[in-house]
Amino acid sequence: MLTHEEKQTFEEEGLVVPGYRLPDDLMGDLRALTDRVIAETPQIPPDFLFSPHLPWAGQKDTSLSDGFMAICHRPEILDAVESLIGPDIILWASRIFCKPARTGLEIPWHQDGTSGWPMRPLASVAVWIAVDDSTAENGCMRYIPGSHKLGELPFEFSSRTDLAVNVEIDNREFDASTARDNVLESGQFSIHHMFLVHSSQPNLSGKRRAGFAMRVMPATSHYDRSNVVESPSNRYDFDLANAPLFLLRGVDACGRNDIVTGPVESLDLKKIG
Ligand SMILES: O=C(O)CCC(=O)C(=O)O
Repeated sequence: MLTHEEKQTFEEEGLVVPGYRLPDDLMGDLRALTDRVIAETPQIPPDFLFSPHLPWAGQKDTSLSDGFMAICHRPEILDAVESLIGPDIILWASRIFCKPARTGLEIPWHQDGTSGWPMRPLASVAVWIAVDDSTAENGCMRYIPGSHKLGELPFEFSSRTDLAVNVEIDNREFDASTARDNVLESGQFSIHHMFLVHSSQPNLSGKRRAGFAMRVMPATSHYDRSNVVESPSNRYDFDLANAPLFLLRGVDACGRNDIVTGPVESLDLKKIG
């Protein structure tokens, strides 16, 4: 569980890095899974590996997705999440944010919760786990402390093909001079609010920068598929409408979420949520 001070940091700044570090066994598993998904999915650039906890079409077996799902169930992570969003926790998406050495793409200033996310009340946090050391040199996440309090800001879809996220906020909407680097050592993780303004630079260094992000929502919200607003594709689709929902902890408190109870079917790339 997070300390009182850590919870306060999240409330005031929109991002917290818990003092707790993930254990070596978990990090060993996560590193091996990350290397495997990159190696076994050459058709998708490492910057765009959406929801590796789902079995994609073409995977030789489900040991990869099962492995990522096991990480998502780890109590060390869920305890921290519970401190912020309560005991009923749904996993609805995940992503490997891998910036390969020298070629890793930029992520523009954006808020996560502005791209047609369907849950009502709108509520979600991201757990960003550093698979590799993440530094200013290799393109660590940057954020504007307190910017989550600005609420939903106007944004545009970018048509640039050199970005790993295609939603962009005009930097007149916030004070970019207050940006802070989210420097993490492998095994550390941060949790950020869905309205936190954040970005990251291209990786021009010789060191890879990979992170695994879990998107989790409180089960008090309803993942209402009729609310999905499809965004223009930035080459690799993120299918919000068909994202399977997994209850990681607690109960479906709102009672209307279609929680997965059996095996998930293999998904086509265009259906990856
Ligand atoms: O990996 C990054 O640099 C940014 C991550 C991000 O945009 C997110 O977790 O929503």
